[in-house]
Amino acid sequence: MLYPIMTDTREVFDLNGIWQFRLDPGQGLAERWYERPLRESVPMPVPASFNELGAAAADRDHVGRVWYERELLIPRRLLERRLVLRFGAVAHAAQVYLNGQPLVAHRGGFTPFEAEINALAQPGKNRLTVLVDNTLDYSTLPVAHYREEQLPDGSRLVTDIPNFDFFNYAGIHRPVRLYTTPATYIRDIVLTSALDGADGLVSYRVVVDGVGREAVAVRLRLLDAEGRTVASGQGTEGQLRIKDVQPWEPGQPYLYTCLVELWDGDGSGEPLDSYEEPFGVRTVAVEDGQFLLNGKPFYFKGCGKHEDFPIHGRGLDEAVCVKDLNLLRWLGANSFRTSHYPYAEELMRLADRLGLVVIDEVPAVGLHLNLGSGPGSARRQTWRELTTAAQHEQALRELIARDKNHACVVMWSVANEPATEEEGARAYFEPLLRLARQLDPQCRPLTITLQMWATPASDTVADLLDVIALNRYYGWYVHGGRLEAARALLQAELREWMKRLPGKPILLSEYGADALAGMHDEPPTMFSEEYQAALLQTYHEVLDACPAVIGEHVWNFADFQTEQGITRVQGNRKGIFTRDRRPKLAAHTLRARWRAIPDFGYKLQPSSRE
Ligand code: GCB
Repeated sequence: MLYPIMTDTREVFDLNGIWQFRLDPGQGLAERWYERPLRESVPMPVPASFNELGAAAADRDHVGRVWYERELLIPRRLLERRLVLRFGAVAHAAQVYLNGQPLVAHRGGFTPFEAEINALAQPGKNRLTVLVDNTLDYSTLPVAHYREEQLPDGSRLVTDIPNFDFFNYAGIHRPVRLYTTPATYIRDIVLTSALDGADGLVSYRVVVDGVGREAVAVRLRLLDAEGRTVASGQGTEGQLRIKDVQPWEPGQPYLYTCLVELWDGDGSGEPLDSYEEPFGVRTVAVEDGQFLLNGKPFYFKGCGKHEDFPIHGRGLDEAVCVKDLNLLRWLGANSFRTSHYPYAEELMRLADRLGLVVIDEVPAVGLHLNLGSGPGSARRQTWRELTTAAQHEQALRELIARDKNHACVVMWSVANEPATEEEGARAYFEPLLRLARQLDPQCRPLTITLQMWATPASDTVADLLDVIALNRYYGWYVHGGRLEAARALLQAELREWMKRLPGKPILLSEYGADALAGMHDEPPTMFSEEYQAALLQTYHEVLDACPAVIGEHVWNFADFQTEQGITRVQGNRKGIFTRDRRPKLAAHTLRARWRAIPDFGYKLQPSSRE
């Protein structure tokens, strides 16, 4: 799916700003609130999470539907064009109405969706209404425990407790835009690249749609960063050679632009449609136990993150995006994971530009009914109780469709911490992994991050993955406060993985400890800044000695909001930065380490071998 941009043939209108908003206590649909202007509404910014903008706990904790509405003024001349309304992301389900008529519905809170509005739009004033539902359950991604109960005083309590460790922010989280295209238009561009000596080979496929699509000619040019044409071609499919290519990689994120134009069959006049897709030329492969980027062994240094900030929650804030990526570079990091859901397109485009490598994750988190937060202590059968398979497949399709051309994306993470040690996991994941391999034109490696109960002895899916990704909390949830025990357990487990799957690379995709900024202790104790730093250092000694380890992602980049609970102090404090992005001691520890570790060839240095 193409990102909306202005070109010679396309216009983009921003519909962000203050909308009207109303919480729905339950009767909105039955009373057809979409048929007339929203009553009793309050102002609500878009994009933003609605949860923390009021002062009431009831707003923050609302479970169910909310309504957004705004006026949409459409100049008459625009209606002669193909007019598309596009939502960057609405969490978690949306039903959109235009002038009271249903326009488009979408399930899944982290990927874009769009619809042509010409049939329902009128010149002048239009009413745009969006019904948003934040309910999560055992059929959705992420997974939550939806519950209705009667309290002793007769009142009804509805809770939807996340089966994951971040606050269930909701609302219109990413930009809403209206854009135009000509009647015959470029629907999609698919790019893959290879290196051939000093040259780059770029394969392309252009999908043309709309009236008369068979009659148009496709022309394509590859431009370098200065805008000079370095290769050109025609037709909907082909391969182009870039002489003396500048590959994309961290440290030198060189981007080319693929300019696609549609022309009238005889090639006369002006282009009918045009679009510019930025791309990088680079290769990714897993071979001989190494993660190869442009044929060179890459070492991942970085963090798992969240889209999370005070006040606007998970709503896009491009200032925060820039700050975060700059702080990652300050740390000497070269990568991050979009834990635990696809991040905004705007951030992905920045990662391409700034040269940060991304592990791109679908919102498949909470697929384990026996880990920590599951209610009751009886052993449950995760893969019998969850009905997420269809949603999981859709999420995978939408993520790959959206992010397939990004140079920064080097691996897909198909789930975070599912119950891979339980019966049914392999049958659940095998088709999804197969599908991901079919869908990705670049055939990127696949991983799933494994939780602590998925051990070399109990896990049932690791052999299907290209990279084993481990989330490990020795010294925190297991043997908290005991760093020597943590060291011994991590060493032993890594050895067991190397025995079970020799030659399979291992990424430590999460490790860390909570630290309350400003809390100090010597010798270090849990929750102090010193303990967090010491835990990371202990892990690093083990990781450096293990040849199979191809990278380290600390949990987490910054403190973040969670559901309230007895193990969370206004959120999860495993950030190496505070929630407002100030460094803790651990950030300095990591900076000293990561600036000394090269992006390529680290484990080939003799000192890092066991
Ligand atoms: C994990 C999860 C992550 C949590 C983290 C923690 O394994 O993947 O979402 O936030 O542990 O801090 O408990």
